[in-house]
Amino acid sequence: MRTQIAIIGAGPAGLMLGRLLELAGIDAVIIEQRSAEYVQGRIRAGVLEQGSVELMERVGLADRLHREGLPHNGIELLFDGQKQRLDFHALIGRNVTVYGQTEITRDLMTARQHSGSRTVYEAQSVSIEDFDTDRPRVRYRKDNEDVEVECDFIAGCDGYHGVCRASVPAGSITTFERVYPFGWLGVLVDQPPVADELIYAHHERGFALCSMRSPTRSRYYVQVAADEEVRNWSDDRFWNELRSRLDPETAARLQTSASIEKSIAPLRSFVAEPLRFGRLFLAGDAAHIVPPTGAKGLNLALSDVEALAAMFVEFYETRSSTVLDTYSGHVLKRIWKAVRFSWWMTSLLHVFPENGDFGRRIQRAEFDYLAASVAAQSSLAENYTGLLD
Ligand code: RFL
Ligand code: PHB
Repeated sequence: MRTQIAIIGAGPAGLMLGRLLELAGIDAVIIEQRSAEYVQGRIRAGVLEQGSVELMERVGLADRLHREGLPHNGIELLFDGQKQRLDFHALIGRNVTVYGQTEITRDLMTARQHSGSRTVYEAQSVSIEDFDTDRPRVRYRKDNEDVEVECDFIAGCDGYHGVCRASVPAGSITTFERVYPFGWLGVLVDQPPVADELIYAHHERGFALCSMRSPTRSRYYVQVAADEEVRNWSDDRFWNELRSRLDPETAARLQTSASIEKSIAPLRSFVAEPLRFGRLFLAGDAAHIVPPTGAKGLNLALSDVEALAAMFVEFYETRSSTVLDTYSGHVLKRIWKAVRFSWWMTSLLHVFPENGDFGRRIQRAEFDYLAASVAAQSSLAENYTGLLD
């Protein structure tokens, strides 16, 4: 098989890159190890920056997003029982949209099916070769047949555990990492959200987040120890723990029933540098991980591939690789700003027992500053809704 760009991974990064290339008339094949149903069913992100909504508009896939997505003009912070609403719209004139990653994935997958662009699901033993030469190759096995794909470039959109970053020789890549000593236990439930906007809560028992997917489907999270296991958490235990971390009024409003999904996500910050290795480019979670506190992971994945697609287009127009040389430097600037913001939100809102009373006083001072300062609120609003550059 021959293509211009071989995209590894059909998450939001790979699917959006595929869409952007298709619209530019550049041939690409997406190679994904999981089934389409599995990819579609994964419950993950929920909040889109304004720039991500605009990108969906530019690729002609925003109709359902505008019909079903929930525009949010702010969020609520709850710190040891004290409430502080941040009105993004009033502060900086921007907002975010609640629209699940599952829905973005479905929109992109459906468009790809209709366009007839090639996607290989359930590809086994995917490997990438010769990306340091002019003739990179991808190999995989499907239906008991070995397949080789010749291409001009490989886009590594295969997530944190993928094969692309792992194929780079150790001496050519530097990684930066912070692993947090806790995770998020998340529950999805068919009940109306407890509030119109997201509530991020800091409580001495730990962080909690009240989020949503639609007017009838809610998503809730509580901070748990890093080694906690889902089987230790009955629905009742989860609801009691969540209520205990909210203010009494919100806790009394919470509507619960049997969960339809329950899982634990570890929290880490991670960045690889550089993100280009000859004819291999890393994008999305393959290149970086942020803790979910700032709601940045999906948005960063989309902004990486928006930049990468524009560079591929310029390459094929000019046949000069100069622009491709700028990929790492260009996207890493934005990535590090999102890594900083996500780390900061995580540091403000979680309980870090190892930081002791000094750490708690610093968190309290940070919250008091935020509650009193329009400048501090505007800074959070700018970062949360997505930096313009
Ligand atoms: P993905 O989505 O992990 O997709 C990678 C794809 O590559 C496939 N793959 C391979 N394919 C072929 N060969 C191999 N060897 C392969 N290895 C892997 C995988 O099967 C998969 O299909 O990465 P991508 O596209 O970079 O997208 C990143 C986002 O999924 C991620 O950053 C977000 O979900 C993070 N995130 C959030 N981001 C936000 O912007 N806003 C949020 O509100 C938000 N909330 C969250 C989140 C992530 C969470 N979890 C579960 C980690 C909440 C949670 C709980
Ligand atoms: C979610 O709804 O899954 C969600 C929302 C906001 C976050 C993280 C996750 O910061």
